[in-house]
Amino acid sequence: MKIDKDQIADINKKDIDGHRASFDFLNRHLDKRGIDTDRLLNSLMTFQVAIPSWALGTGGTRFGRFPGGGEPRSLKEKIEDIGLLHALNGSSGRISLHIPWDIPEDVQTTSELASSLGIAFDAVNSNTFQDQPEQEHSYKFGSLCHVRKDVRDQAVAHNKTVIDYGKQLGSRSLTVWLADGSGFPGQHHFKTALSNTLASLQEIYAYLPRDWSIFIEYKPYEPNFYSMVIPDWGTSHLLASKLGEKASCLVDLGHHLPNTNIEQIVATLLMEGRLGGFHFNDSKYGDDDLTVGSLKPYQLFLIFNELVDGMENNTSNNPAPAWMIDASHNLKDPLEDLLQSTEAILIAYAQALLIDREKLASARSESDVTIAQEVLQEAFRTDVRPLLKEARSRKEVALEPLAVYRALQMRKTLIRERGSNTISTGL
Ligand code: PSV
Ligand code: MN
Repeated sequence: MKIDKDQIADINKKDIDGHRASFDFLNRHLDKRGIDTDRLLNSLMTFQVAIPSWALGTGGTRFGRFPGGGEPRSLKEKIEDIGLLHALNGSSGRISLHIPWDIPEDVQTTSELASSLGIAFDAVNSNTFQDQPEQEHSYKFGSLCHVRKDVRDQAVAHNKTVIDYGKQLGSRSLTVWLADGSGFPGQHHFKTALSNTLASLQEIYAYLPRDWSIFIEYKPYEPNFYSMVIPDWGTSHLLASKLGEKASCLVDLGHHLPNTNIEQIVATLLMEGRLGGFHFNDSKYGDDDLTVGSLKPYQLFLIFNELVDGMENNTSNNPAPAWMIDASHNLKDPLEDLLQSTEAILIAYAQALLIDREKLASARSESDVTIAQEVLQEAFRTDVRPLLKEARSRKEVALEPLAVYRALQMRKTLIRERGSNTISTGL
C-alpha cells in the first residue's frame, strides 16, 4: 500500500483553519515568554525516532497472541509499513533491524526500497538470546558469558555477521542486548560471567568499523530471575569504559526496577558522554513495553528535560543518541500504537524545549525549590500539540497522523492486500 500525498493534503484541508487558530494563540503566548518558536519548530521537524523491524506485528505474552491481520510478511513489507508511518508523521524515517529475525536477502533492493521511502538504517541488533535452527551450540546457559569458549565464539561470530549486514545497509551502530544471567544462586560465578562477557565484547569491539559505535543494554531481570550479567547502567558503563570510546550505554525505559529515577541515570550518562542509545516504551510493573507516554508522561518529560539540557551543554561531546521505540503491541493495531508513541515522544521533547532554563538555574542557585518545580510544570502543562501540528504542516505530512490513518482505512487495505492471518517475524 502507498499513500498519496494529495490524499493527506485533502484531509489536512479540513483541519487547517482550526489548527491556524490554535497555533497563533500558542505562538503569541510563547512569544510573550520569549521563546523562539521557529527554532523550536526546527528541532521538532528534524527529530527522527527509529522503528524496530520487530514491532510491526502483534506482540504477545507467554499466554497468547491475538493478531489483528494485515501484518507484514517480509522485511520488504515491514519497510513499507514504516514508509506509511513516515509519510504520515514525517518522524519515523529510521529502521532498526534485528538479525536474524530480519535478514536483508537482497541488500541493494532493500536499500533502494528504504531510501525511496525516506528511511535510513539505524542501529543493527544481534540476537544471542534465542537459538536458531541451524546453530551448533545452544544459548540456554548464556552466550557472550558462557562457561564454554566454543559457545562464546559462536556468539561473537554472530555479532560480527550482524555488523557485516549493517555495513552493507549503511548502519553505523550495533546494539547488544544479552539475556545472559542465572536462574538460581550458585549457577554463576559472577566475576567469571562478567569477565567472559567483557572479553567477548572486546572481540566484537575490535571488529567494529572505524566510524561505528556499540551500545550495551542492561536489564535487571528477565529471562533470568536471579541475576543478569549486565543488570544495571553501572555495569553497562563499566563495560563501555573498558571497551573504549566507541562503546556506550543504551537506556531502555522498561529495563529498570519500579520507581528508579531514570532521568538521573540519563543525566549521569550524558555527563560521562556515554549515552549512546535510547529505547522508548512505558510500563507499570516491569518491562511491559506499553505505548510511550501512556502511563507516565511526566517521567518522560523529566527525562527529556535532562536530554535537552545535556545536549545543549554537551561538555563531554556525547554523540546524538540513537532513538528507538521498543514497544510491543498486544491489543492495538501496531501502526496506530507506533503513531501514538511517536506523538508522545515529540510532545515530551517539545515541552522540554519550552523550559525556561535561566529561570530554573536561578531558582536552583537560590535553592528556591518552589519556583524550580513551577518552571518545570509550566512547561509540562503547556499544550504543545499545535507546535507538533505546525511542524508537520511545514513538512507537508499529516496534521493528525492517527486520524488520517483511520480516515484512509489503512489497516483494512493492508488486510485486503496481505490477508487476515499473516504473521510477522519478531517477538
Ligand atoms: C530486551 O527486552 C529488548 O529491550 C532488547 O532491546 C531487545 O533487543 C528487544 O527487547 C527485542 O527483544
Ligand atoms: Mn530494548
